[in-house]
Formats: sequence, C-alpha cells, structure tokens
Amino acid sequence: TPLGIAVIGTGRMGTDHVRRIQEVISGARVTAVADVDEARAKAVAARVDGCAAHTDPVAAMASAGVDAVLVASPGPAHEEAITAALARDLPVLCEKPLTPDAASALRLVEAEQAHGRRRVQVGFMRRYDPEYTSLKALLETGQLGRPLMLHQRHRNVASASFFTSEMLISDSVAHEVDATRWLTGDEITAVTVLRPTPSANAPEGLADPQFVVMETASGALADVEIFVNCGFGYQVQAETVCERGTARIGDGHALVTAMAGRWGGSIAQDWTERFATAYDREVQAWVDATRRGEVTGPSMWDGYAAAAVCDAGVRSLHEGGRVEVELAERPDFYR
Ligand code: NAD
Ligand code: ISE
Repeated sequence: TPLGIAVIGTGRMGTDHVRRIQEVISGARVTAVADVDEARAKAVAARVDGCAAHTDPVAAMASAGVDAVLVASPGPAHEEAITAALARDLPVLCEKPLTPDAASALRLVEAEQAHGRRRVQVGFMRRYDPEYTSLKALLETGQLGRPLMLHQRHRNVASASFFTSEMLISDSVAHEVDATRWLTGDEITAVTVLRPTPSANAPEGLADPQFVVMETASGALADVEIFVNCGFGYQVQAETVCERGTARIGDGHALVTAMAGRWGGSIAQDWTERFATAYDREVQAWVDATRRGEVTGPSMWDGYAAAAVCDAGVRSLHEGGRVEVELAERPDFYR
C-alpha cells in the first residue's frame, strides 16, 4: 500500500509537493492536508481523491490513512509541526530551514534524541540535484585535491513582501551553508557578512545584496553572493577551487542556441523550475526510505548546524565583522 502523507502548509511549496506526490513519484499518496488558510487547504484537497482538508496540522496528522508528514509551512511553524509528528512517531520530511534560529533547532535535535530514533529528514534538496551530486562525486574521487575555496552565487528574481534582511541569511543562504558543509565535509566555524549599498530595485530597507564569507574547520573559505531582487532570473552557481583544479556548476548551459549573430540560452525564473528534478528525487528518496523504515538524507543535525551558522551570519549582519559559530557537540545519535 502506498505511504499516506499529510502535507502541512499548502502554499507554493506544499502545493507543488502535493502535485509531485500524486503525479510524479511512486509509492505514496496525499491523504490529508492542513493550512491555516482554510480555502487553500480545501482547494488543494479537492484535487486529490480521498484527501481530507484541515486548518489544524495536528488534526491532519491524526486523520485516517496518515503514515508520514511533509512539513511545508513557513519556518517559524516547523518546530510545532515536528514536535506534534514526533509525539505520534510519524516520519517527517521538513522543508528548509529546519527552524529560523539555532535555539529552536537545538530543541528539536534534543526532542528527536529523547524520542529515541531518527524520524526527520530536512529539505536541503540541493543534495539531490544532478549538478550538485556530480560535483560532490568528483570531489570525493580526490582527483582535484582538497577544496580550498568555494565561490557561490544565489540570485532570485524578486523577494516576497515579508522577506527581511535577516532572511537573506536564514532562509536563502541556509542552502549554501548546507551545500558548503556537505561538499567540504567540514563544519563552518565563523561567518562575516558584508553589505554593499542596496540595489535601488530592492524593497525599501532591505539589505540586498549581501556578501557572506564562511570559514571552515579545516581552513577552507566559502563566499556567497546573495541577491534576492536581481530581476533577471533564478541563478544558483557554485565553483570549487581545489589544489589541482576547479569544478563549477550552475551555468545553465543545458541548451545554448546561436541565431542572428548572437548566442545564448534561457535562465530559470524560480526554484520550482531550476530544482524540479532535485525536489522529485528528494521526495522519492524520502518515501522509499520511509517505506523501508529508514531515515536517510539531511538530518536534524544538519538542520541545526545550518541554523547555528545562520545565527552567526545574522549577528554579523547586525554588528558587522567576523562572528564565530556556536555549535553544540555533535551527539553519536547523529554520526
Ligand atoms: P508560502 O507562504 O507560499 O506557503 C506557506 C503556507 O503555509 C501558506 O499557505 C500558509 O497559509 C501556511 N501556513 C502558515 N502557517 C501555518 C501553520 N502554522 N500551519 C499550517 N500551515 C501554515 O511559503 P512557501 O514558499 O511554500 O514556503 C514554505 C516552506 O518551504 C518554507 O519553509 C520555505 O523556506 C520552504 N521553501 C523551500 C524551497 C526550497 O528550495 N527547498 C523553496 C521555497 C520555499
Ligand atoms: C526560498 O525559501 C528557497 O528555499 C529558495 O530555494 C531560495 O532560492 C530562496 O531564496 C528562498 O527564499
């Protein structure tokens, strides 16, 4: 029997995940949805046979035929949703960020340990993107030697009205924090955030773009340009500079055309387009692992570690200068 999933939050990501579970991946179906916006929950549920609509996430989790939970509500709502899922011993795939700050993420890490077995995968989907996985595989061969520097660019067309200067770090750069930890296999120890004069196209008061420099435990440097109102497209690029060469992804060269004296290609306009394959693979891998009774993929520890780095980044944004990351000791539970 297919895995019955309750999707919590039926906004942009939740609705896309419902479509993915119903139409793209195998082995699962959506049996309940919850959104504080009742009309949204009902509209999404109406498109799925036998799917219950709720406004209360806990009621959705208690609904008939629910074996697992996909959390796609905003970051500040994740702690409550995961806590409720753990109380029912339900496996969870939680959209990034695990939570918007390290203190709440650490509470969840402690709750999962008290629960006694791992239940939660965090939605750092870049680990499933074909370009990222090929870069990771290349680095693991050792051919290029040790990564010395990682240059990353993360550009969005425009930011949502609720987006704050802090969220450029905690919501957007969170992806590069995870990618840096995953690609280098190293913890991040310090963060410096620099703020150029904001773009005239950024909403009033938003520090956009920002330039982030991260230092890792083994002495590698990772920089990130985060620019969430670039206007022209959705671009995520990464170049690793290693001892014997470099490797780079995200140039978007899948299709290059030459015509009328010019050459070029198109640029994705948002993440649902650029990372479609990554989300498909991520959700399929989560469903497959859950059906085997396993938890794979990015853990709550990865979610907490990213939040700890982002906290240091937000402090650097406010106070200026280099801020050291305060990271708890990694328990054996997450090794
Ligand atoms: P959204 O605003 O489009 O949707 C969020 C939905 O959650 C809304 O419908 C809202 O009414 C509902 N909601 C709010 N509080 C709730 C609660 N307590 N319980 C249930 N529902 C609640 O936001 P989104 O862009 O879909 O983002 C959702 C999550 O996905 C966030 O964590 C975000 O960071 C993440 N996200 C991830 C990616 C990625 O690339 N992996 C991309 C975009 C967003
Ligand atoms: C959003 O929540 C995402 O996760 C996107 O992948 C990212 O590009 C964007 O900046 C975030 O706000």
